[in-house]
Amino acid sequence: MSALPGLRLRLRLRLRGAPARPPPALLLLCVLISVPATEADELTPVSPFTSLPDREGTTAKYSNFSLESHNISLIEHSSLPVEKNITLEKPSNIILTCQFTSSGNLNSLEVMWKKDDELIKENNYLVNITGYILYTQYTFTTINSTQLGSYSCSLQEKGKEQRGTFNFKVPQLPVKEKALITYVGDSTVLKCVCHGCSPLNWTWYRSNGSVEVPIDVQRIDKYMISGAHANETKLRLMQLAEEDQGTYWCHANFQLGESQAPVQVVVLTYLTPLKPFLAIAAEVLLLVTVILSCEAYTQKKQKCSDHGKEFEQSEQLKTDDSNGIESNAPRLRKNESVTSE
Ligand SMILES: *[C@@H]1O[C@H](CO)[C@@H](O)[C@H](O)[C@H]1NC(C)=O
Ligand SMILES: *[C@@H]1O[C@H](CO)[C@@H](O)[C@H](O)[C@H]1NC(C)=O
Ligand SMILES: *[C@@H]1O[C@H](CO)[C@@H](O)[C@H](O)[C@H]1NC(C)=O
Ligand SMILES: *[C@@H]1O[C@H](CO)[C@@H](O)[C@H](O)[C@H]1NC(C)=O
Ligand SMILES: *[C@@H]1O[C@H](CO)[C@@H](O)[C@H](O)[C@H]1NC(C)=O
Ligand SMILES: *[C@@H]1O[C@H](CO)[C@@H](O)[C@H](O)[C@H]1NC(C)=O
Ligand SMILES: *[C@@H]1O[C@H](CO)[C@@H](O)[C@H](O)[C@H]1NC(C)=O
Ligand SMILES: *[C@@H]1O[C@H](CO)[C@@H](O)[C@H](O)[C@H]1NC(C)=O
Ligand SMILES: CC(=O)N[C@H]1CO[C@H](CO)[C@@H](O)[C@@H]1O
Repeated sequence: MSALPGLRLRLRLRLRGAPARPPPALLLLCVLISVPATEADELTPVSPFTSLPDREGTTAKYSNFSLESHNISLIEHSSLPVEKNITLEKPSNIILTCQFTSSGNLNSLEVMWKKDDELIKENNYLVNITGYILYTQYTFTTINSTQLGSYSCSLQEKGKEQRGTFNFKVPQLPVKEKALITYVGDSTVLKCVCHGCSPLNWTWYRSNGSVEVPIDVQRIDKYMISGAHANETKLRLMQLAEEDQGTYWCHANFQLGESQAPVQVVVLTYLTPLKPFLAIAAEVLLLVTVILSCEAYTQKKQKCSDHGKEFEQSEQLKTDDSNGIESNAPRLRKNESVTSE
């Protein structure tokens, strides 16, 4: 530790060039602020914008939280917003750095940090200028969900702004697009997985209109919740009835908040005249495909009309075949692909 102040002083002198040695009081301040910062990155306040961070309290209290460091590089004359999405599940100490390279006068830039577009009032961020590069660094601690959100560094000069944004969120759960199709009387398993994260616990809900109602885990004849690892949860629905159809939600609870994903369940009765309907729909689709491919290959007229006959034949066969379309489809498709080549 004792070697660091010397190093800082040398850096200072090299950077600032001519100016006289700083008074001892300032040096002492440098040492004081730099102590918590050594964990992450050495930072010497050299610019006139530099303000002294009030960090002693927070860093000491949360010194056992993990430390995360993120940076964004901003480039002059680029108006594209630069953003980084960061997921966080546990309370942490965060160090954000924006680096801006410019050939202009960096000293005339106004540097600000914003949380969810509101100016961070305590001036507890650092700025340093090294050659053509300006660094600004903001350090904070996430304790609960209120500290998540977006943090931006904003560099302004004559109304022009360069901005880098760090978006903090708890890990999101992947959403399944397809509904789970089930039948009355069956049982089924709904599953949610959190990739690369381990929630504290999981809870299951069910939509009833616009509200989510917790799954009644007491109903052991109906529901069973399990999960082999912290990163997954399974909800078994037993003795499915038509009224079990709907949207179910798994919620992953993290120390810093929760995220959720819907799972759609469709419950069919065996009485549903679905199979014949599907068979008819598939036949129509096939017929259209055949017609289209015939039209597309008019030069192969001969083959096409042959194929048309074939199709009629298999159509004829199928009307006696109660098995329906499923067994016919692959055969027809095979022949079709042969014809088109
Ligand atoms: C300025 O800050 C950046 C980012 O923290 C750091 O890498 C660099 O060493 C600092 N420069 C000086 C002279 O302290
Ligand atoms: C940090 O320490 C406190 C008490 O000293 C403890 O409750 C907490 O779980 C610790 N956190 C971590 C991330 O180790
Ligand atoms: C920014 O972070 C990335 C990875 O986290 C690292 O590779 C890179 O060197 C960092 N850049 C600066 C200027 O600190
Ligand atoms: C960050 O997330 C938002 C929405 O969550 C997305 O629109 C954006 O493209 C993401 N940005 C990056 C850099 O991944
Ligand atoms: C979140 O943390 C802040 C302190 O950073 C505290 O004021 C607030 O009450 C906390 N909120 C909850 C819901 O715990
Ligand atoms: C879930 O955790 C287990 C054990 O920790 C691991 O083997 C598996 O790869 C994890 N799965 C995902 C999707 O993160
Ligand atoms: C799950 O974790 C959250 C957050 O710590 C807690 O509020 C909730 O009571 C827990 N639920 C269960 C069922 O353990
Ligand atoms: C859904 O809401 C209706 C009316 O709000 C209520 O009668 C019904 O019991 C609720 N169903 C469940 C499963 O909570
Ligand atoms: C299942 C079926 O209809 N297969 C026919 C596919 O087409 C060839 C010739 O084009 C016939 O020999 C197959 O019987």
